[in-house]
Amino acid sequence: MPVYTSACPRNCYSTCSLRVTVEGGRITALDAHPGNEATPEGPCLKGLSYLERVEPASRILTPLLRGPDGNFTPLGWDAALDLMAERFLAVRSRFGPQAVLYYAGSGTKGMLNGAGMDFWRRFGGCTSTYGDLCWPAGLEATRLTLGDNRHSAPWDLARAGLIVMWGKNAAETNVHQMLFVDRALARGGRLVVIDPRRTGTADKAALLVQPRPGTDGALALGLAHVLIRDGFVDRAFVDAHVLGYEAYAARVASWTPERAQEATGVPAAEVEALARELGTRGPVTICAGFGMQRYTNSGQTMRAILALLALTGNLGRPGAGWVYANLQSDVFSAVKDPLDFYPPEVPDGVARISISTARLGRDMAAQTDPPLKAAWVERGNPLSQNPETHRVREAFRALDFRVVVDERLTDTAREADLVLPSKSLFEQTDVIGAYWHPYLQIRQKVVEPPGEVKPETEIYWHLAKRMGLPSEGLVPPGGEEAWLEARLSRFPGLTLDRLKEGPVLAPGAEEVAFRDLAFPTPSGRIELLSEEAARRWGVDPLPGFAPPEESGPGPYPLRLLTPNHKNSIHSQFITLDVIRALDPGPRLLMGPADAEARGLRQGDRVRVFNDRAELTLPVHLDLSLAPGCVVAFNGYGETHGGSVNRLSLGRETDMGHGAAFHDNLVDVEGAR
Ligand SMILES: Nc1nc2c(c(=O)[nH]1)N[C@H]1C(S)=C(S)[C@@H](COP(=O)(O)OP(=O)(O)OC[C@H]3O[C@@H](n4cnc5c(=O)[nH]c(N)nc54)[C@H](O)[C@@H]3O)O[C@H]1N2
Ligand SMILES: Nc1nc2c(c(=O)[nH]1)N[C@H]1C(S)=C(S)[C@@H](COP(=O)(O)OP(=O)(O)OC[C@H]3O[C@@H](n4cnc5c(=O)[nH]c(N)nc54)[C@H](O)[C@@H]3O)O[C@H]1N2
Ligand SMILES: [Mo]
Repeated sequence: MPVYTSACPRNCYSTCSLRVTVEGGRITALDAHPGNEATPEGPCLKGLSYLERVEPASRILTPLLRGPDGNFTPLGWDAALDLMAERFLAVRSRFGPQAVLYYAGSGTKGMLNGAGMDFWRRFGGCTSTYGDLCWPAGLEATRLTLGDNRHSAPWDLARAGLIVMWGKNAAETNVHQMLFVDRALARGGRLVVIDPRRTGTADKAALLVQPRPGTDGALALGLAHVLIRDGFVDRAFVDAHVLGYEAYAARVASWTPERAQEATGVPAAEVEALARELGTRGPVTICAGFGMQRYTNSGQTMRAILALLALTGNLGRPGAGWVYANLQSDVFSAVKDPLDFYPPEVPDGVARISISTARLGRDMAAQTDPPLKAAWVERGNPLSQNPETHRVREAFRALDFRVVVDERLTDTAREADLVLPSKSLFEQTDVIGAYWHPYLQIRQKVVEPPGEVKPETEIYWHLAKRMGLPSEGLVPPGGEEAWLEARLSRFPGLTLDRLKEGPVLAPGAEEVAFRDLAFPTPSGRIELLSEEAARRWGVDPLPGFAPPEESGPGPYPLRLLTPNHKNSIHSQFITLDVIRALDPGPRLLMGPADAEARGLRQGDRVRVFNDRAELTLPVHLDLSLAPGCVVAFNGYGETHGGSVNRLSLGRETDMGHGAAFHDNLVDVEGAR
């Protein structure tokens, strides 16, 4: 039986290496690949569910055209290509290329994803999006402070004396990281979790600190106050490697534990205790998740948390550091392309307008010169995953022509005029990086695409021909391996054949990040004081705290958190039978006091609402939730009763153009 090396290309920290068994043209088993020291335990439940996910019976296998009655009927590729060529060219000649929106989400990783923009450049340009739904506030805060987004290898965590999981639920979103947490605990290390919820990760912790959502910046300022007051600062490290210490010390002088308690709800004694842990149990690694950087104040919050490591000298040493995003293996990613983050400043030679991903619906509707007339969506499900889905829906409905490329009829695909079937990870070879471990990997073609399925690169190549656009430089059908080899050639020794044997450490990957203590910031030091932060984002040059924009008092007393969920990757996997059989389905987690105040009991159906929209869900009492806080996981869509993003507002974070999903107040009442 042939067994192939591959890797899971989902937008997930773990990016597991796989060994894929193929029998009779079908995938029959998925196992761990021993060449990846970060993912030795193999695929998670979602990974194993690929056996169902890639089966033809559960997918779209031909282009589908929506008829006047709203139903989809299969269409041949010739007719689909003719239709697209005619409609997109008509829009271009009347309104210009920017009347077409090109929207790409994070559905899959791969170098070949770049084919999309390569095509639209040849089209003469388009309207594209800037920013990102995921992590940019934290990326930008890290870049401003340390100069670069990289961190030590996953296994270095086993050497930590203290691990702080701060707004990260690794037990569900980065399951392989827990192996290294366990190793650290077995060696006598400690785990602290900082999260308004008691998560699966918190079950392993010696201490769970539960700040009011969106107030972590104040907690970090209070911790810095105690570290300085009690002499836990590593003066030699600070003098040599930190810019802005004196100014920051002055800033936190007023942030007593009592003031931090008032801002965060964390008892002053707990602030003191946590500061002592940070000061005495080193080496300290802070695994900062993405939870607390989904607020309007979150870039500043992340800078304040980073400052704790700078003050205590916990950077550049084994077992110490800031584990946020490790782009060492992300050598080909668009994330590294400043174009995607700051497009307004970086012209790329084609007519291009950029609108905000976080404000997608509003910005689409507001665009007038030229107005948007058509859209192409791939690897994304903005009608479920972007804030304010009702506005995104309205903006899509106002267009004349919409194409969505996806495996199945998602909330977004259901709004399309034409749905094109997309390939699975086993049907086209590509090369991927990761954002947690330092390996480059191949995602190999091991089976033929079923039905009429064509990879995106092939769709673009045919469409370019149909439209009379230059196809030179696009990936011709069957030409992806040659195209990939050409791009790998700048990394000596890195070939597809080598990757087919197993994962390869990225060139220059460091086991202990910043070991040389060279920080590529303007000053060459860790910047607590960042002039660039002030210049680029208009924030205070020092980390500080301002409450999230949606903070009481007002008509909506409850903060809605909508984190990621064990059983899905955003809107992916959650509709599969094997997952549904194990998943409790969408529900609203609520503390008993908040439920009782509203006369609600376990299992009651409730209306969750604000002035944007409403959602009906069953209530699940969660004894660990802080009062004033309710939780519903993102990823469920219309077939499950609607996305949580009906309730969120299209609003950017203070830096990085991220989406402030959790800056979201609601109320809850019994549903009639
Ligand atoms: N199973 C699974 N794994 C995934 C994903 C998935 O959808 N499902 N998605 C992948 C992707 S794209 C991402 S971005 C990552 C995200 O993975 P994580 O970094 O773990 O991010 P979130 O689930 O957004 O939030 C983590 C925690 O932050 C908490 N939180 C919310 N607000 C606050 C706050 O104000 N302060 C603090 N301290 N905590 C807060 C939430 O309660 C939650 O438990 O996971 C990746 N892995
Ligand atoms: N309220 C709230 N909303 C959130 C979040 C939150 O914490 N709270 N988290 C945000 C985060 S962190 C993220 S990363 C985003 C994710 O947002 P998206 O990237 O839009 O979401 P996904 O559901 O992961 O993937 C989108 C689609 O890609 C498709 N897809 C997968 N592989 C391929 C492929 O090879 N080709 C094509 N054409 N399509 C493919 C999938 O079938 C899926 O329908 O969601 C964000 N939304
Ligand atoms: Mo994400």
